[in-house]
Amino acid sequence: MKRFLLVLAVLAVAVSALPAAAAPEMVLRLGETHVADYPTTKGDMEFARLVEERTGGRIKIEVYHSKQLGEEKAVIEQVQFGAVDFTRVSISPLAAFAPAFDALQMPYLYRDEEHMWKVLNGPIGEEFLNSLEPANFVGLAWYDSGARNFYNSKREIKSVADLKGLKIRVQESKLMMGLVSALGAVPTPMPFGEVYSALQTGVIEGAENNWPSYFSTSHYEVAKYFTLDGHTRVPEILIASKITMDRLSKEDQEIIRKSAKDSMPFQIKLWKEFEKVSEEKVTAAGSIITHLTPEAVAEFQKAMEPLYSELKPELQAVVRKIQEVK
Ligand code: BDP
Repeated sequence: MKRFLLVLAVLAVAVSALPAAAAPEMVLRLGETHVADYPTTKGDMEFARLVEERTGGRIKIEVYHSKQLGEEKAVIEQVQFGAVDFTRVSISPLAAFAPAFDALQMPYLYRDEEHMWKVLNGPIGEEFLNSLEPANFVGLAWYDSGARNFYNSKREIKSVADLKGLKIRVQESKLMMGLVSALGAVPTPMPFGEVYSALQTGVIEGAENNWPSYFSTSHYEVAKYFTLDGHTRVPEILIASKITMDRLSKEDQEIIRKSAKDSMPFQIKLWKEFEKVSEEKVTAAGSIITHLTPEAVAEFQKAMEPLYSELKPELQAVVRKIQEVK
């Protein structure tokens, strides 16, 4: 016993002699709706890692994934009044706080993925990131989210007519409600986390999303008809609370901005890989994947034209600028 106590005493002295690990001066919180191994969450974690490394451990960003801080819209509100420091969200719900963002997510707006990245990484994207300050946010970076497609539990969608009357969940976004109505379906706005059980119980018959979200939420288990109509590309955005940013020195603000941008290639690479994995997994699990004919795509595009003419003139001008990016 004596010997044991002696060992303990020696250990205690040894431990107290070790240099204490520097405690962070500031711990900040980031809200994320997706699970831990989803590409956007891993992008958030890379952002946090870079900030910690570049501030020598002074600033630590804790990533609360799996909507631990709440559903997307509620977290955006908390970021707006500074209760949460950062969040990564889809620009669809963000547009309720900054309506100009609708111009960036119009249906069939981008010719392809390359076009979208040219816009986001160019002056238009930069202007959008900087436009959020009046709403009390600071736009930091864009993440990939692929293209969104319809899926449902009832039938294969091969044409616009097949969507008629289907109850389709949409994000909490006016534009997305209009989009689904324009196709003759019935839009039902609902938080992301409620979609699985709503599909299962038949409250809704379908939803729309990219391959990774369709797979990672297990929606494919309860809605097996997936149509590759690619109606929108809705970028993901990393935002900070302006209240948090204003508390930081100019140097730390710069580290945060740069770390967010530097985490983009990492997220985009993981996204590409996970898109493929998701497609393979849902196909193997028995999802029925429908490819649209060029005529059917043209029909989808035609049905959505009114959304363009209903857009405010100043947003129509932004849309034209986006279309002109070559
Ligand atoms: C996913 C986005 C997520 C959205 C979700 C949704 O990554 O941020 O909230 O769609 O449909 O693709 O609500």
